[in-house]
Amino acid sequence: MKFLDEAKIFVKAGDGGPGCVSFRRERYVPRGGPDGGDGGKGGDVVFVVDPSLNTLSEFRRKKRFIAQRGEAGRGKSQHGRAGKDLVVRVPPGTIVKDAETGRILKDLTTPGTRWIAARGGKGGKGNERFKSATRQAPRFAQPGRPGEERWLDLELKLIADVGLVGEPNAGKSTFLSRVTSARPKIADYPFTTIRPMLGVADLTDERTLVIADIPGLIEGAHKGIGMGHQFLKHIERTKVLLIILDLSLGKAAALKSFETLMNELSGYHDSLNRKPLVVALNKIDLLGVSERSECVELCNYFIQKGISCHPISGVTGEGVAQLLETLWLKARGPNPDDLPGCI
Ligand SMILES: Nc1nc2c(ncn2[C@@H]2O[C@H](COP(=O)(O)OP(=O)(O)OP(=O)(O)O)[C@@H](O)[C@H]2O)c(=O)[nH]1
Ligand SMILES: [Mg+2]
Repeated sequence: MKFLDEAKIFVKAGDGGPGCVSFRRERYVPRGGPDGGDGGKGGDVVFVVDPSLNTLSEFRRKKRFIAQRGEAGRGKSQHGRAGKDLVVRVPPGTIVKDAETGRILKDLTTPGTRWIAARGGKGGKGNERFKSATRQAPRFAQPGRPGEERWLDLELKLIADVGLVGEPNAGKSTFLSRVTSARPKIADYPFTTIRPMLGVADLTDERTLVIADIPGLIEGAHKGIGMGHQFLKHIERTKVLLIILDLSLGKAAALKSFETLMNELSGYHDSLNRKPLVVALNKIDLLGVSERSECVELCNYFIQKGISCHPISGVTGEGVAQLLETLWLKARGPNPDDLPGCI
């Protein structure tokens, strides 16, 4: 079970432009020599690693990438212009394979890396180039070489920014479906989610957060109960954990659930326990007035422990936008611009 985003695309570089057959025509020069120019080179298809991307979803819409062909050569020794390169932006971590052989062609990890996925064909030579002592008037030129073309498999192992942690039925999948276009199964029984699922939340200003929904954790998950091991593995590399507690079960139950979850996290691995945490008290739409004040008390309790806390409803969307902002700040880590004393 991997978070794998996949796409199959076709790339075709531009064909080289044909060379030109032409002869000089000038007054008083009855038999001008050959002056056909070379064709231009075809454009390359170039992959560029763009850190602002984090999925291959664009490639589900557009699958064919064809670069411009080179221009034909012209008379008067004019060379054809080269075709423009076609730039295809891919997220960091994209692995490119030849779709036919399955061979890995390139592992595109570092932002800014450029890699030629298909090389443009060379332009053909014009007839001027074929002139020799014995052949004064060549009546032929070279055609352009075809541009490379191939089908590529793209694979991206997604690294989620935020891992959702909660007991079964707490509302993790409901939250994911509220903030992203992912459509996980949601139902009123435990263990509805049996596979991890990812979604990308769009915040304002083109900021995004990749969120991983995993199945609910129960006591003993770190020992493998309820397949806990496999699921916890998926959130090992996330930057922040969002602990979702079902507040409709009451304050005491929510607190108990928090403790169980923390035990499971630390039992699995220290690294999980050290991650920044944010707590969401979910299902507040079900609370009456007095229960709302309990919610405030519980939030204060977490805040006193240095843990950000947000009351939310995954169903109505209340509090969700503020929660995403907090998650974004935590995922980004301390920004030097925010530190006092910086100019
Ligand atoms: N009223 C209300 N119901 C909610 C809210 N969030 C989730 N639910 C309901 O709670 C139930 C469980 O929701 P899920 O999103 O499937 O919970 P989950 O945490 O993904 O559950 P598992 O996949 O089993 O671990 C569903 O019936 C949801 O409609 C909420 O904010 N308010
Ligand atoms: Mg679920």
